[in-house]
Amino acid sequence: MNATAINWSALRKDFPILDQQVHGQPLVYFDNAATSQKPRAVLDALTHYYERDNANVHRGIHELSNRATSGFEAARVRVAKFLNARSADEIIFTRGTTEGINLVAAAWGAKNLQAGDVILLTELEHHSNLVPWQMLAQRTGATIAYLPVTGDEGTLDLSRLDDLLTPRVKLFSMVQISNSMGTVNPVAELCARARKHGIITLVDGAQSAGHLPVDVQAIGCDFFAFSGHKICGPTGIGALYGRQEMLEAMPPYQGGGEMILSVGYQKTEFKPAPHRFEAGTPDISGPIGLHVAMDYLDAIGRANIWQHDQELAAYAAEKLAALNHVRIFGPKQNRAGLVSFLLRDIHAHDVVTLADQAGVALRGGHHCTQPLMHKLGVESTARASFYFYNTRAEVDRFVEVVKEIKKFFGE
Ligand code: 7TS
Repeated sequence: MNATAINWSALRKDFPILDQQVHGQPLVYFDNAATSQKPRAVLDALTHYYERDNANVHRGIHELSNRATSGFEAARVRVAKFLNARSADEIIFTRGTTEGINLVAAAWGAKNLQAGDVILLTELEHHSNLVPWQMLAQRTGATIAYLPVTGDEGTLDLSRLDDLLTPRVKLFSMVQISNSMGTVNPVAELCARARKHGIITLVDGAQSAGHLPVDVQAIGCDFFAFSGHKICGPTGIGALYGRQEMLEAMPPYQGGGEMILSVGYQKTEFKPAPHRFEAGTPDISGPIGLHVAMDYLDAIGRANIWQHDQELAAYAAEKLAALNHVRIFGPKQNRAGLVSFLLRDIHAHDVVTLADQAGVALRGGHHCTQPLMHKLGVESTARASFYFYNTRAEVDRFVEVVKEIKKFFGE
């Protein structure tokens, strides 16, 4: 199946939530970068789990516990396939991207970072790929350096990278797709250049994992984090990929049940990875729902989804650019499936509030990229973010609504 052969509108029927009116208008859901909607198959899997299979994992030897455990572990195998990891042992279940990054900062960082070391980030990062490193830097005396962005286009200035890859840099953490600009970073190249200097790499895949094919071996990263809720899965579940040698050398993240081989009053022996990093009763329905979400996406094909989302974003950017006094952020070429924009001096929150009255769900704010907003000299932007169930007709409706908002403010 290729993208042109897919009946994208028909897929909308799999998403009950899309079929509703908001403020008397058909819902246009353009806040997919914040969270995606869930297909019926995922909702059914969650209900089935709680109606038929619910039990704790890894500890019972009764039928329900066996079912729950096998569903939970099958999901781990599925995540490994989704990312093309070498083994399911390289997959740790987390609450999402944020927890994945915090896990690396806490477990890898505590053992491997010291005063004088440098953590390299990019200026595009989401707060969840900034704050954990700032906290780690404060604890260890390390410092943080940034690969700069060039301006409103939100592309990285790669000419600066060689100078920044100094012997003091121990880790380079980078976003694959910027949630506020729609920039697609060349993560395989960035990781290869870092690896030449022995630098550990982490890729924030929150906006990429469900939108384009991801192959962690081809990217060549040491860690890759993503969230289930942005890829049609439930909230509260995500995964962290860690290269096996990395995970085996890392101390635990949290302590508790499930992650131990044996415990004495003074000393504990930990399980190998990935279980060493999963203390306590995990989210069990989450991986089971996520498994179905990954099957759903790969039945469509992430290459097809990528083509669809890019076409929609290019179409939206082009239509917005044709209006007067619209400032559009993000790259002109190879834009991911979102458009950030500002209408003259109208506050983004006003744009989003008025769009909501017309049934169009946007997001306005700093998108958890406050330092980037400051660098671009703005406080916030309005953002429309797309997924495969969105249509050109919805983009047309959105642009009409933007025109009405401009008129409302006297343009
Ligand atoms: N990294 C990026 C690039 C993100 O876009 C987000 C969430 C995260 C990390 C954090 O993911 P979480 O699931 O752990 O919260 N981005 C957004 C957004 O753009 N609007 O709301 C959340």
